[in-house]
Amino acid sequence: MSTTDSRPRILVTRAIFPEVAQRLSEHFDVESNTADDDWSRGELLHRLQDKTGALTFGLERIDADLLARCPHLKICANMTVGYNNFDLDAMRVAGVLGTNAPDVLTETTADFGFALLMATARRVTESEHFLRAGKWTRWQYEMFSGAEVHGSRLGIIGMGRIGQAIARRAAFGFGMQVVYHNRSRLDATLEADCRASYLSKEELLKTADHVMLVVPYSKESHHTIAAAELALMKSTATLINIARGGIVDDGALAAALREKRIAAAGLDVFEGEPRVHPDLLTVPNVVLTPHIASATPGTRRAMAMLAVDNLIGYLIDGRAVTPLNADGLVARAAA
Ligand code: 8YV
Repeated sequence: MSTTDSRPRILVTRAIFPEVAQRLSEHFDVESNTADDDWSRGELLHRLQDKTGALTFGLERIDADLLARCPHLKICANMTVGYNNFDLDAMRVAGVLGTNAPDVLTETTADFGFALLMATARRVTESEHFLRAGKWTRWQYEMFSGAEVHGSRLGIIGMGRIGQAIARRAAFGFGMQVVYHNRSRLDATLEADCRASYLSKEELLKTADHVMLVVPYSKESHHTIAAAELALMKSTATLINIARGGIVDDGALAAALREKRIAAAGLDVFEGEPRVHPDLLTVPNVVLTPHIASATPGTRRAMAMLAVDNLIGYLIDGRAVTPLNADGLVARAAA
């Protein structure tokens, strides 16, 4: 018998840093999607059915059907903080642990939220396209004038770790007045630390100059911003979504942008991505980026390493680092 026969088998569903793959292979028998192909659901199921664990990327739907067909599976470790690809109830019932990768991406993602806010409010990409198209022939006093960022009011919807990091940048770096809405209100110390005050969603939308979405995706947060909410916003306001596709009704947003019912939007995430609502591609007052808020090498490596820590922690040492559904979980028996 080979020495590796008893090692847990891990599937890595996308390409990943070589050093991350190397570390995994020191502990596990690893099958990797090194070609970074877009596996169909059938292909994922086929490759996962004999695996003990998976390093996932927030894209693979882990539900009751998949769990039933992968009887050896004990853990799915997302290298993302978001975990709306997990049906945690089904995973609990099946005795399969889900883990995510929080904290390590907080500051990088908050930086990007701010980059998107600045680019959107100050019309950076729109004016660059104008210049590249050779349309800049003379200076004009109103050319590409945008919205003020410093000193304005920022409304943050979703005040978790990333929301708080954005609030600190806004309050301390840009002298902004920060208001927020969240399922539960922060305690007074944390509010003071972020210099942020709590508002109802409606009051926030009516009064903010810039609205930033950092809320996790769930059935409840689906279309947090749709036509009715857009109608509450100031006509001069900007909307930034770095949370998840589906938090915004992209079709309704495109219409609001086209009719200048709000001034501009910055979107890093899209409903049904990597497809982008075609109407968004034809309006000029929107900045579009391909889900890159956490994309720096250091941060993405740290996210992947945390997923590996979770796989090693759970399958070798018996305890994951950042479990999502460990409470009361009756782990699957060895198959
Ligand atoms: C990921 C993210 O890079 O961590 C998350 O939840 O949204 C990003 O940082 C992205 O989800 C990869 O698919």
